[in-house]
Amino acid sequence: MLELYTNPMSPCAQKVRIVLAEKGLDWTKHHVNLAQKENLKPEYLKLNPLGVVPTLVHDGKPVIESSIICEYLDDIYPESSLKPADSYEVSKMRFWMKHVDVKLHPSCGALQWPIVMRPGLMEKTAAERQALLEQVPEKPRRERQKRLVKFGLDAPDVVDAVITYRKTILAMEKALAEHKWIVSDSFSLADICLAPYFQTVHQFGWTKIFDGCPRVADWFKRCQERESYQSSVASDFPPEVQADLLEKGKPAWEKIEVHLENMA
Ligand SMILES: N[C@@H](CCC(=O)N[C@@H](CS)C(=O)NCC(=O)O)C(=O)O
Repeated sequence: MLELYTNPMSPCAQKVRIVLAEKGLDWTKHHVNLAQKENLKPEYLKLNPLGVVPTLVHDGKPVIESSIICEYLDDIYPESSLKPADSYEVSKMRFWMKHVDVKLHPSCGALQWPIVMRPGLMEKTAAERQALLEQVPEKPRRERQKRLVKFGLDAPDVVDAVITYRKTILAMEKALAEHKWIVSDSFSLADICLAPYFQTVHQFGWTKIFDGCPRVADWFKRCQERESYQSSVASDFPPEVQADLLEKGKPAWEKIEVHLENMA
């Protein structure tokens, strides 16, 4: 029995949903409302002490951290393996997964949070907002969220996030000159862990960030075309949701473009 605590907008939950779909596994969905901070409720913290989605519960046992969940699923359901057979390629796969967790994920948060999470928090009183943010269990995440609430897209985290995205795209372009997918000619967990972070780029209409990197643009298109992506990510973005996100992404792009120009 597989249960997933998830949210449609969460890239790290999207990673796990793609793995579940690639493997054709049945699972039960538990929606966690991040805007209402359901992730910080005591009953959820018992499952995931870090207070984040996703959490997989397998036969009653919680598994946390999206990359660990992806590998766990690949280990317990080894049919249609998403890991290369070659150990060197596995090391490259894990490098990309680590890069996503350590660098791309916080960067995505810095760009997405001011647009998606901040408006709901700004409707609360300053005291309510403060009380909620103080509950975020890990200090770096708590402090980052405070900065993003205070300064929105003018937070210092945003410049670093744009630079990280662009450098990641340039490194991916190089890797894709060597093989069809990120670590080899086979689709792997590295592709799955990266793809949702470009859903964010796509949904806000920031695709000019791919300029000069046609292989990355093509790689993302191929990820999107997969049945697993359609059923577990694209289906959560019907036309009215997509149109709303595109509109919200426009003013942000003006700021992102300036940071990209300063980088060049
Ligand atoms: N390293 C964690 C990161 C999880 C994470 O940051 N999840 C976000 C959604 S993508 C979340 O639940 N944020 C809620 C919050 O920070 O309040 C993982 O990969 O599972």
